[in-house]
Amino acid sequence: MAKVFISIGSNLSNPVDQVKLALKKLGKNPLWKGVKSSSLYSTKPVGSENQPDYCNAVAELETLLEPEALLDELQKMEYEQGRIRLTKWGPRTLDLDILLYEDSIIETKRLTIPHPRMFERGFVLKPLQDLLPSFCLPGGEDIKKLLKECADNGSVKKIY
Ligand code: A4P
Ligand code: MG
Repeated sequence: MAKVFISIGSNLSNPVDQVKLALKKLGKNPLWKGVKSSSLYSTKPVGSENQPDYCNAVAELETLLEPEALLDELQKMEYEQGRIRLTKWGPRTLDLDILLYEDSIIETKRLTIPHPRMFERGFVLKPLQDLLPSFCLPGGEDIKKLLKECADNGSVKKIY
C-alpha cells in the first residue's frame, strides 16, 4: 500500500460543500482506504488573483493504485463535480492534486510528484501540517519552516 497525500481545492459553487462532498466520496471509494482529512481552510487565491476565495484541505489515504491510475480516478472525480478547465490557475469547482506518493520522486508527461509548487503554498502546507505535524518533506525541508516563508501564510484561515 502506498501512502498518498492529496490537495483538495474549490472556489466555485459553494466551495465548502464541494470540498466536503469530495472528502465524502474519497471516504467511500473502495480503491483506497484509511482516508483522513485535515481541517478545512478559507484561502485567498494564489497565482491568478481576480477570482473568488478558495476552500482548501488535504486528504491522506492508502492505495494499491499506481500514480497515473490514481490520477485517472481523481480526474474522474473532478469531472463528476463539474470541473471545466478554462484557464490555468483559474476558478474551479474541484481540483485534486497528488502532493506526495510515499517518498517517490516522479517526473512523467502527466505527473510531477512531489507537486512542484506545494513547498511555497500556505494553502497546501497548512492543511498538510494537520496530518503531518513534524514532517520533513522529501528533500529534508521542515514543514514549519517552509510554512513561515510562504507569502500566503497569513491568508489561510481555518474554517473547522
Ligand atoms: N499534473 C502534473 N503533476 C500533477 C500532480 N502531482 N497532481 C498535471 C495532479 N495533476 C498533476 O492540472 C493540469 C495537469 O497537471 C493535469 O492534467 C495533470 O496531468 P489541472 O488540474 O488541469 O490544472 P490546474 O489545476 O489549473 O493546474 P495546476 O498546475 O494543478 O495548478 P496549481 O498549481 O495546482 O494551481 N489558490 C488557492 N488559494 N487555492 C488553490 O487551491 N489552486 C491553484 C491551482 C491556483 N491558486 C490557488 C489554488
Ligand atoms: Mg490540478
